[in-house]
Amino acid sequence: SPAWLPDAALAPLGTGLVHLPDDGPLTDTLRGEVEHATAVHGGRLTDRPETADLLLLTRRTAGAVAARVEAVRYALDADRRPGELVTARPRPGRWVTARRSGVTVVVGDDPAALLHGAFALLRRPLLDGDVVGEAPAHPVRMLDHWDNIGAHPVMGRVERGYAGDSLFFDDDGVRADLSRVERYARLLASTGINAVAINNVNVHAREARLLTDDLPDVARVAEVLRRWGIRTHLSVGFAAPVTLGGLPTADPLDPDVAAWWAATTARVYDAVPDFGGYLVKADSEGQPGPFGYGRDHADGANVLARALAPHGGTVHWRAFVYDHRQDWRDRSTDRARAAHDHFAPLDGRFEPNVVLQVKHGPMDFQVREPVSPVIAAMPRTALAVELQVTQEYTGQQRHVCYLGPAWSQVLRFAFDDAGDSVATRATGGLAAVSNAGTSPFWTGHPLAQANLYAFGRLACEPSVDPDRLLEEWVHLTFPKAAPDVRASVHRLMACSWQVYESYTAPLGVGFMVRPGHHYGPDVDGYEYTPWGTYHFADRDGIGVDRTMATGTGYTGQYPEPWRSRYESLDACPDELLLFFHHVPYGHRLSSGTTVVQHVYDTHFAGVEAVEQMVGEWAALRGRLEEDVHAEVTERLAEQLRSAREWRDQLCTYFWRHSGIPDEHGRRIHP
Ligand code: GCW
Repeated sequence: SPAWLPDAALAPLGTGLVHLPDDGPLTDTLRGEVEHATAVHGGRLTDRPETADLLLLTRRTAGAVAARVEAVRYALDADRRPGELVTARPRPGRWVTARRSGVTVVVGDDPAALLHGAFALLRRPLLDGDVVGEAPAHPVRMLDHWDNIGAHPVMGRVERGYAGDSLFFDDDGVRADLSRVERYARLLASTGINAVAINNVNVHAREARLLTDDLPDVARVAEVLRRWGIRTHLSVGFAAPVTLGGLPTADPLDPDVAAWWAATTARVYDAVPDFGGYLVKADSEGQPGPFGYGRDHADGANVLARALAPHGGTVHWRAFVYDHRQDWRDRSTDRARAAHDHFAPLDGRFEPNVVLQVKHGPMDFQVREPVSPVIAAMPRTALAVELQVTQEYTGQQRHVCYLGPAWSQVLRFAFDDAGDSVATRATGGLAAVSNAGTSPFWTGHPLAQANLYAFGRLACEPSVDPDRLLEEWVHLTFPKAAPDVRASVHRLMACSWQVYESYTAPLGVGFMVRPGHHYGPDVDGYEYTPWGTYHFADRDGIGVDRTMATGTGYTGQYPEPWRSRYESLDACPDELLLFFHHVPYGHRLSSGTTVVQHVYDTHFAGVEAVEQMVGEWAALRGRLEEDVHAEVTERLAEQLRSAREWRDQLCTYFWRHSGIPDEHGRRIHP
């Protein structure tokens, strides 16, 4: 499926004259796009900038053209009114788009930026009048694939993959035929993605060798991604000096270990000169790490950083470190605290090319979590915020769940009244776990493509309204559909995250899913396990007391005003109540209803909302591509089955535990 990106995407404007004076490999990619589009839609390339409707320039070429074309001067600042100013200082990866008196200009500060910026033209039906814009907000917009080479016995080829097989690997290693990777790279470039880690952060023996034996094959992938302005990254295991290098230790302070990383990294750059760097999951869920050698995570990250620095590479070091062998009887340990406890004291100790990659919430990509306090705690460390495009805990691409609003809420969240948002704190960029695969629709569920699209767009422009991104996506994906059909798709998706939340996890209580695969309800599935994921329901109440006064003290990891807001039962937002507090079932929410009644009401309403979605989608039959319609119909049927299962299990559980009947007397199974 072409997804949101038609074959001849960069259709020219006006009379179709396009001026594209640069040269080089990335400009060749862009020229290919333009030539293809002009062949299909009419128009052609021109050498004469003053006649062009569309000028695609880099800083290098824009200067010369500016004297002759007013729209270019406008893009470069000269003619702009105050308040419309774009930073004049060039910044790698930055692009400016402008439209002036019918002439459209894209100026990239480098060729990759020009390529990514040119795709803004895709959205031109939505940009009318004289406009100017600058992007991206984040220097690195990264996707992390959890792809394996040999299929893992439990997780399969792609860990948490819900979209077919790996795009990159088969049983032997990197696929021989990378034509699908090329189409994927084009798709990603159109949203501004510029970095991809191709293998799983859980690095097994076979994938570990990507770093050494398989380098020629990694180079083949990098060559494809490079054409689209995307750098290739690898996940590496911290014990690689032992497992691959045969050294007796991987102690980060051991000189032989440092030398091994330096030499190994130099060989990577011989094969892949623009290699992006390493992604590391250390001391987490069984992966090796510096703790094994009595060192801390700054020591661990820095040894890799020093190996990468001479080549311009980065270590993305994950802050997802916690004890997954916890004793559930021990009420003092709190998994939510772990990342802050481990990393906040290390602020200022990381090499400049370390990016600490922090999951957006303190737990693990639940449908609703507070923002991780680590993001506020490390002003002297480059931070990347990690989101999950892969719908592990949000319906596994069998349920419609448009996550744009959830992510936007995270990115706009301000830790203090000075208004410093998560997006501005993410100086190291944004990353997302995303496991698009060989599925005919790339993402399994055709409507899940919207999440992939929205992530790239938000990484470029974090303040864009997620509803507007949805509109863009619907518009681009269903260009031939009638306006009422598009409106219908939009309506169905716009609130799908809230709908998903309503029939699954209430009030910020996470993890009521089946253990292992994480699909479907199992309220107590994780309650007596070592994973640190509890809700502590008994006959009297439910929720985790994370207060400083009587609980685990997690609220104390937030700066004011959030510390006090979360600490207080009255001020804590309803949607996170059970994340922060243990309350009786009869506790009244600020919405006026009780906790238990809220569970009943939202679960019944959630199922009704899905029933409506099913009806709304059925009415589109014959008015959208047949294959998309059929695929979504099938998945919606599963969503409805699953939503009813969630409703019945959750309502019954809360009824049995609380003994409090539904005020509306609806049928709850005893
Ligand atoms: O969400 C959890 C997943 C694991 C994953 C881990 C992580 C790659 O269930 O499958 O491992 O997070 O983020 O490292």
